[in-house]
Amino acid sequence: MMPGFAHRLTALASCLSLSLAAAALAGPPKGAPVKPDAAELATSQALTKGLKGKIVWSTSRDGNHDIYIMNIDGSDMKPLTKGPKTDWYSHFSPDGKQVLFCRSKIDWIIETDANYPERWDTWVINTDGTGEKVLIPNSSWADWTRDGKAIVYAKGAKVFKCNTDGTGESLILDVEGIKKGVLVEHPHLSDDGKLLALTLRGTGRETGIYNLETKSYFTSGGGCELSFFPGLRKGIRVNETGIGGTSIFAFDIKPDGTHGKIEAGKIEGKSIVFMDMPGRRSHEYFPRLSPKGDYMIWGITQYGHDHDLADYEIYLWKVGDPPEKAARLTWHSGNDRWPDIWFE
Ligand SMILES: [Ca+2]
Ligand SMILES: [Ca+2]
Repeated sequence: MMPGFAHRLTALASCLSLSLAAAALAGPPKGAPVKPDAAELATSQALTKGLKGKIVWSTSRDGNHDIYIMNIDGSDMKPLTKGPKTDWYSHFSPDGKQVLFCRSKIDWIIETDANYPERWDTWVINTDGTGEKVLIPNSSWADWTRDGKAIVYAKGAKVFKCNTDGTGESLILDVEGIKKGVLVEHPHLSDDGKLLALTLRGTGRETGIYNLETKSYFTSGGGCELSFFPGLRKGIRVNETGIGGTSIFAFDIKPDGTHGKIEAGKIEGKSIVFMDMPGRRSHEYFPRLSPKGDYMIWGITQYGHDHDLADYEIYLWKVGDPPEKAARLTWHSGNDRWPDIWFE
C-alpha cells in the first residue's frame, strides 16, 4: 500500500508543480466570482459604511491583469484599464484624480520579473478613465511622493525621481553601491525626503533604509515591501513569519533611519506584529496605509504564495481595531493584488 500511496503523492506533487509552472507560462487565473459569506459581508459593511473614497487594485478576473476601481464600500466596481497587457502596482495621486500603474510591454509578465525595467513602462490614467498615457518608459515600482509633487521609481538597481509629467529625471540611489548585484523593489521615500525604504533582491535578499543625507545604509533584516507611515518615523513591512507563513510588522524608526534589532517579531521585547490575520486566510502581502495612516489596505491568500497567481483577496482594516474587524472587500477567485485607497 505505502509504495503506491507514496507514488501517487509524488505524482500529485509533480502534477501540481507542473500545473503551476504551466500557469506561470500561460498567464494568471481568470477565476470566478465567490458568493460572499454572510458574516464576512456584515463585517465589511460595518467597517465601510459611510467611508467616502475609492480603491484601486490589480485583478486577473478578466483573464489578464487590469486595474479595477470601486468605491470603498464595494459599489460601482469597474475596470479602469483594459487589454491583454499586465497592469499592476496602481497608486492614487494624493488629489485622487490620477492613478499611476505599471504595464508590461508584452502581454503576460510575471511579477518576479518586475526588476527588469526593459519589460515595463509606468503609465498614468485619470480616475474617470480618460488620459491614459505612458509617463516613464522602461521603469517599474513607481509611486507618488506623499506631497504629490514627484514620482519615485526603479530601473533595475537604480532608484530615480522625476516630475509628475515625467520630465526632470534624477538618480536618487544606485543600490549596487550597497552590494554588487542587488536589484531594488518597491522603493519608498519618507515624507521629508530624507530616508529611502528599500526591498533588495538579486544577490541580497533583505529590506533596509538608506539615509540620503548621511549616505548610510541600515538593514532592517529580512522580509519585503518596506515603506513608511504617513507623517511618522515608522516603518511597515511584510515578514516571512506568522500564521499562514507571513505577517505585517510596524516599528518605530529613529531620525537617522535605524531601528532596534528585530528578534522573533519583537524589538526590545515588545511585539511589532501589526497584522497577522487569525484563521486560515493569513498569508499577507501588499500592505498600504491610507493617506492619513488610519486605515491599512492589503491582500491575503489562503492557498499558494505567488503574488500574481494566488487567490489573494483585498482587505481593509482600521488601524488599532482587533484584526477580526478587518473587512474583506473582494469576492473573486482570480488574483487580486497591490491595492491602494484614497479618501474624499
Ligand atoms: Ca499571517
Ligand atoms: Ca481573489
